[in-house]
Amino acid sequence: MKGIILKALSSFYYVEKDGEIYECKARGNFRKSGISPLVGDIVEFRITENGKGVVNSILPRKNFLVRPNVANIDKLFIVSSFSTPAPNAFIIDKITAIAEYKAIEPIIVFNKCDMGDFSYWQNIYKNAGFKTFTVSAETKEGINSLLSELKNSVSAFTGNSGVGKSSILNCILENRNIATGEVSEKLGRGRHTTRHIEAYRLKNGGIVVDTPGFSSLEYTSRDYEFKENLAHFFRDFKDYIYTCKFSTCSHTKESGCGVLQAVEDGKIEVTRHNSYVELFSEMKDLKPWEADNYKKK
Ligand SMILES: Nc1nc2c(ncn2[C@@H]2O[C@H](COP(=O)(O)OP(=O)(O)OP(=O)(O)O)[C@@H](O)[C@H]2O)c(=O)[nH]1
Ligand SMILES: [Mg+2]
Ligand SMILES: [Zn+2]
Repeated sequence: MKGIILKALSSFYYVEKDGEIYECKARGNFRKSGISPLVGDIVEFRITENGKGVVNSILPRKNFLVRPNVANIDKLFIVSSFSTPAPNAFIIDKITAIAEYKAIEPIIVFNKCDMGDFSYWQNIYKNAGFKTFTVSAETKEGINSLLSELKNSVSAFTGNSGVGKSSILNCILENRNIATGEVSEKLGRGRHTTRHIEAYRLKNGGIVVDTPGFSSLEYTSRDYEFKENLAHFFRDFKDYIYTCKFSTCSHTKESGCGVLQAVEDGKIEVTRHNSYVELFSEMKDLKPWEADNYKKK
């Protein structure tokens, strides 16, 4: 039988088929193969005597992400909030670039708009060519248009702990009450309330995955192909990367760089370019043999 993994918890996978959920274990030899089932995976499974199941194999994936660790995603909603924690351009830009690399559409969400004005942030990401949503899980402002964006696709929510991912989902899902947690004013961030990855089906045909919030520091990428083609994953750079004087231009400081010129002319947002430079320098010493995906090649 084929089903989709909606939830992964401890070493159990909750596989849905025809509206029924089966608690499954993975077949013994999965660990050896080096890949483990993820939420979003379509799997082949069989039911054992007690109504539980065993996952036998994973069908080929369209894509997968390491953080959040999900498979077969169409859209990645990158959620920030007005304060505690406030938006962080570097984190947003890094995640958008990783999503672009994986051919997943990044969508920028600003939550807690009841607390203040997001127009500064919204302008940056609109100008850079992204879909953005400004919402409040508290007042429900903007929630309906966010809901239409989730229609008929598989989406995941990601973002720092405390930005309100689970709260937004609670606005959208009827009859579900996902645990949410107070943010710590002292630490200026959330308390890692969501601890597991779980997908929810929406009435409009969408599937949306809630994920545990990360703390900014753990979000690193050690993927060589990503590193080598970094500028291609900044969609707002694409009209300029072939106008540079040198074909080896890194678009960080060279003279005759079309990207730097576009920043100067106000065609590329300064914060976007700053993030690019920071990401470039974070990864510049990564050698192919040190990369996470080296062994698979
Ligand atoms: N004022 C305001 N507070 C909100 C809003 N959305 C969420 N919150 C509050 O923010 C806190 C964190 O919300 P959560 O939904 O738990 O955040 P999360 O992103 O799921 O956090 P993790 O599960 O830790 O990753 C809670 O106290 C919510 O009540 C909003 O739109 N406005
Ligand atoms: Mg949560
Ligand atoms: Zn350049």
